[in-house]
Amino acid sequence: MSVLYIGEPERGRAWAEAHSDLAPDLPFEIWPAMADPASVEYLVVWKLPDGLLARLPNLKAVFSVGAGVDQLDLSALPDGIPLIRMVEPGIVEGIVGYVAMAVLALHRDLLAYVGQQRQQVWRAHRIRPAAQRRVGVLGLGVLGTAVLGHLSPFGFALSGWSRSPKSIDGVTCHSGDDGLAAMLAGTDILVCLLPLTDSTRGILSAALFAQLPEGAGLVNAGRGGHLVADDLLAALDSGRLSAAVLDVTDPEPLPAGHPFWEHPRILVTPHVGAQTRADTAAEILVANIRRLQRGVPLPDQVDRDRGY
Ligand code: NDP
Ligand code: OXD
Repeated sequence: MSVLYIGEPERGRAWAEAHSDLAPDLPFEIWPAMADPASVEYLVVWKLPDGLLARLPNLKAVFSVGAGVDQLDLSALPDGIPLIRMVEPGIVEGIVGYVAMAVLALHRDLLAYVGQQRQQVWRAHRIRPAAQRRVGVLGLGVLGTAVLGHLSPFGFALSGWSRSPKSIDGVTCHSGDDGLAAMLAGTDILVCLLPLTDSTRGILSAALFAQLPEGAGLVNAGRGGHLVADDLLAALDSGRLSAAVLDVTDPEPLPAGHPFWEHPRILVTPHVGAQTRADTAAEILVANIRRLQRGVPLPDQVDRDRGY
């Protein structure tokens, strides 16, 4: 019985170290090392190498290294093998900090000041009170809800959108298509924290931007596939959007020469909103493996039909 980790090797070594303290009985290997494919019961993976699953006859569960699972082909996973995504405090802390930084940067015109500094221009923009800035979050899951909780002390008017109806203190919650239109009409800074699925791919498009107030800002910390790049560029050119902070792009890395690199009103970061923390993730992995071994239901299991 063993765990096979497939991801960035350096991070794998940090997982292995934390794992060996917690579960010395359960060998932890880092791909491409694999002493005996028949002994691999648990896969911890970012992307799956082609043909690997067919070589693992005793696989019991697949764990995503990250919170998202869109990087995996869900239809290729054998029926009856649970897929569990990673929900751990390091990811939550990372995204909360990143989105707070991005929302405040847009709220306080940081991109405009960076441009002005390059040109040695000393010019103040009017400070808008936070209570007059409406922040809307697409996705009210683990991350969207945590972000809203941490934005609350700044005094923004907060709203959020999810598939099923929700109720969160201090947040106007919307759901469904009508709910999306209602939220967008009253959103000055839109944050995307949706999973990438067939229903959310390309959601950040001209049709959506047209429903935002003129000059709204955008933060995409979900996935690059949520955004239609040309529609963003057109919306920035026309003034429909004022600025965008993008942690994720399609493809990643962003290719040399892509218009996002040089755009004065786009801030790009290289998918660093959050990084799974090896020590806390290893604890959660081991706890979940123990649950599986006892036959206890698992939290954060992915519903393959929904895609998240
Ligand atoms: P959750 O599964 O906890 O939450 C997803 C939310 O999105 C839920 O509220 C869900 O609605 C909503 N949703 C899904 N599909 C739709 C839809 N079609 N229409 C409306 N709402 C929808 O995910 P997390 O909060 O943990 O993570 C969200 C995403 O953040 C990840 O999938 C990943 O892509 C991204 N991420 C990015 C990171 C980065 O470094 N930039 C790091 C970690 C994650 P409902 O509640 O009704 O199910
Ligand atoms: C994740 C990510 O999904 O890092 O965890 O994007």
